[in-house]
Parts: sequence; C-alpha cells; structure tokens
Amino acid sequence: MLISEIELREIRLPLVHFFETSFGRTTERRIVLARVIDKDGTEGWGECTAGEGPFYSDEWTDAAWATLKEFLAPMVVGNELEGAAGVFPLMSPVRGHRMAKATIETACWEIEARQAGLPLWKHLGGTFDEIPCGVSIGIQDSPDELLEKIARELAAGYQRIKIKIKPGWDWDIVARVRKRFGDIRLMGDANSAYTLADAPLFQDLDQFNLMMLEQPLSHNDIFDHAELQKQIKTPVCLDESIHSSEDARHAIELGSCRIINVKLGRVGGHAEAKRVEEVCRENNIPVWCGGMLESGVGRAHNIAMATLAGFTLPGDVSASSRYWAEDIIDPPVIVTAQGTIMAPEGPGLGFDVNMARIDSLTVRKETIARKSSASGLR
Ligand code: OSB
Ligand code: MG
Repeated sequence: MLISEIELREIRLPLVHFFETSFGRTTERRIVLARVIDKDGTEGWGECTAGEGPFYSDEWTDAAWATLKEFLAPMVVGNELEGAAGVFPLMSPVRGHRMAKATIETACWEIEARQAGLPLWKHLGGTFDEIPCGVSIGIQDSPDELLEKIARELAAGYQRIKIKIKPGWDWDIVARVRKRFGDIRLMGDANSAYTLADAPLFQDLDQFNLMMLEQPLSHNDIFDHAELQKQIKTPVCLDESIHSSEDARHAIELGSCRIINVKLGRVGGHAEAKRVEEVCRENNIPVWCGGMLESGVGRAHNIAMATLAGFTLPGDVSASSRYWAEDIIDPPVIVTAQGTIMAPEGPGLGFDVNMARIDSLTVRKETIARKSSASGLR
C-alpha cells in the first residue's frame, strides 16, 4: 500500500433533533472526512469522530483538521506501507490525537478490504453478519419528552435503551423510566458528571437493575472507578477512560469496569480497536460499539467493527434517520424490526458514498498529494 493522496473535507450536517449530554448540547455536526487514495487508484473513506468542542475529549473539529492537514496526512502520503495495520505506527511521532489518526487509518482499512475484494467486516475478521442495536437518548427538555422518545425507540425494535444522566437528571428519571417500561434493557451514561462522593447515589440506583452505568467518574480515571465498582452491584462500563488496549488491560486488572465501550476514534482506528476487543474477549469482558453521532461513513465503519466476536452486547449504532434528514451514504443505515443491522455484502464499507450530497455539504477541502515525480523528489 502506498497512499498517493488524501483529500480532507469538512462537512456541516444538522441533526434532526438536538443531542444533549452532561457536557452540552449539539445541534449541528462539523465532521471531517478523509478520502484516501492508494497508488493503484483504490479509494477509502474515513470519518473523524471529534466533536465540535473539546468536551467529550480534548480533540475537536478544528484541532483534528489542523493536525490532519499539517502533520498526519503528510506523514502517510507517499510512504510505502505493509498494509492498513502499518498506518497507526507510521503516525506514532504525533502523540495523542487518536480521533484524527483514526480518520486516515480507518480509510486505509477500507482500501485494503476493497483490494482484497471483501466487505470490510470480513476483512477485519468479523464473525457476526447481523449486529444487535441499542439507542442512546440524550437529556430532553422534560421527562415526558424522554418517555415519549423511549416509547418510539422500543416500538422501532431497538434492543436496549441508554439514557444520558447528570446531577439533577438521574435517580428520578431512571425511576420513571422503570415504572413506565418495566423490565426493558436499560442503562445510564453519565459522561463523567460525578465523583466518588456520589457513591451513595449509585448504590441507590442498584435497585433499578441497570445493565450498566457508563463512565460515571472522571474522563481519565480508572482508579476511582475501581473503588466505585467495589461499592455497587451495577456493572461499570468505561468509555472516555479507554484509549488503547493497554488502558483496557489496566482497567480490567484493577477491576475498574466489567464492560467496555469501544469507539474507533477514541482508540485510534481499527487495528487498536481489534486489540481492545481481543484483550476484553480473553478476559471475558463484554464489549459493545459506542457512537459519536457519526454520519454514514463513520457509521459504516462502526458496523464493520461490531461484527467482531467480542461485541456481544447491543451497541449505540442505529439508523441514519435518527440523526439525519439525508445521510451521506447510499443506502442509509436501516435497522430491522428485531433491532439489528445486517452487515453489508459489498466490498469495503459496503455503502456508496453520495458525492453530490457531500459536495453540497462541504465547507472546506484540502488535498495532500504525493509530490509528483516531475519534481524529481520521488
Ligand atoms: O458518551 O457515548 C457517548 C455522543 C457524543 C459523545 C459521546 C457519546 C455520545 C452518545 C451518542 O452517547 C451515541 C450515538 O448515538 O452516536
Ligand atoms: Mg459514553
């Protein structure tokens, strides 16, 4: 593999409904996409999962754009590579910036899958051809609106409901949801809104038999989470704190969690996500695929990853129509009445990228190309 060109684009995509977490509300996404081209002409697409501000993590759209344009794309373009697995190591001089790195890395995996004539999920070693889906429902303007949304998603067939919680939108809300919907598969995600001093609240939540409690404590902590897990029955699931398979191993050995949410961007791409999945599988820690309000490109990568054997719990990967009036891939991602997504059979991502749609949404574009042989440098 020798990448001859990387085209970066920023697109703006309004959400059909705002998405609110303990750290803020998003109404419109600013998404960086990469179209990566191999010397044989094979093309792959990647999506940057950084948010619009440095709130979920320290990465955000403009930082990712600058890092990709100034450092990462020039590092990858024009270098002979063993394959997609060699892309992340090639970018190792840049510390952190895993979401930016994953933008290019995941695109290279699509290239490699296409060159092998395989759907990406099969190329990655996926075993499930159908993946179970849940939904993540943000904080709403009122509890009644939340209950209505949950009713709609359950009617659509989704297998698990995740609600966002924060101080002031936690115990009473969970109690109301349980009262109205009974024994559904339910979990809460705090996005780091609490401290260990809130342990009594979490003990009090144990009675609701949540499937898990996602990232209750600090975004970079695995120590206090281990202490909290000792004090509560509900399994802790880590999201923000896990950036690598090493983090996963440390958290498992410390007892900081019993479940891990894997996000491609947060760990730096498919190669690292596979290693996280492996560490977890070897330790009997179930994993599931998280979401970052992705457009179709990132969503398709998530679907491929979620076919790996360790992904035994429903993820946050759901239908395009929950997010977008019109997605940037054809067909859009759809969910069966059983709350599953069928892994696509076509090569690569298995969805067509809608170029006209992407062009109409693009607000900036930059091409980093291999220096032409005419320049005498290569
Ligand atoms: O913590 O999982 C999270 C969205 C943005 C940032 C962080 C998170 C989320 C979600 C939404 O929960 C998942 C999705 O529907 O894409
Ligand atoms: Mg989360």
